[in-house]
Amino acid sequence: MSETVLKIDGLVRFPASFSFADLAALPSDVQVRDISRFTPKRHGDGVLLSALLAQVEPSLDNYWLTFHAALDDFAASIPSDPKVLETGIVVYAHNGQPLSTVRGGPVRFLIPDPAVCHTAELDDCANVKFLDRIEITAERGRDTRPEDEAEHEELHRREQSH
Ligand SMILES: Nc1nc2c(c(=O)[nH]1)N[C@H]1C(S)=C(S)[C@@H](COP(=O)(O)O)O[C@H]1N2
Ligand SMILES: [Mo]
Repeated sequence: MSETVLKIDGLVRFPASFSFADLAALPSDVQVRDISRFTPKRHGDGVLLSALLAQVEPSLDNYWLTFHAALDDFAASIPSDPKVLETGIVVYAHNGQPLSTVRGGPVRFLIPDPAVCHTAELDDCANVKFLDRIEITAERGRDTRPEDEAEHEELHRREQSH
């Protein structure tokens, strides 16, 4: 289980690749058990985004985080505001196994208390599933999130037909 599930790169001092085992080996004070405590319909365990960022060390104070999902070519770019840095969770496991694709795995991002979709930069649509790369940039990065309710409904229709 040493294959990379998540890469963090861009404007960081120490670009890093994490396997399931790397994430599972992080100290217990940065592990977040049972995300259904925050969002009853979602399940799994994660690590604090802040713990991963502390390892890679972004080289600027204020930056953008772009969450990329190659699997379905989805991306969301959000600013490094305190809510993201303090509450963001990288979910990677369920019952001690890698998170399944059905649950948005092998890695998904989760903001426990987001705004509703396309109402803010930090919305539920930013809870990127199939996350494989976090890119740190000075300006806003790629963002394929829906911009209005019609696009949003279309996205959810496509998701259901997977
Ligand atoms: N890779 C990827 N992540 C995604 C999406 C997507 O289509 N692809 N949809 C987003 C939207 S619009 C929402 S509301 C949530 C839905 O998450 P859920 O399936 O856990 O309810 O995932 C977000 N993350
Ligand atoms: Mo959404």
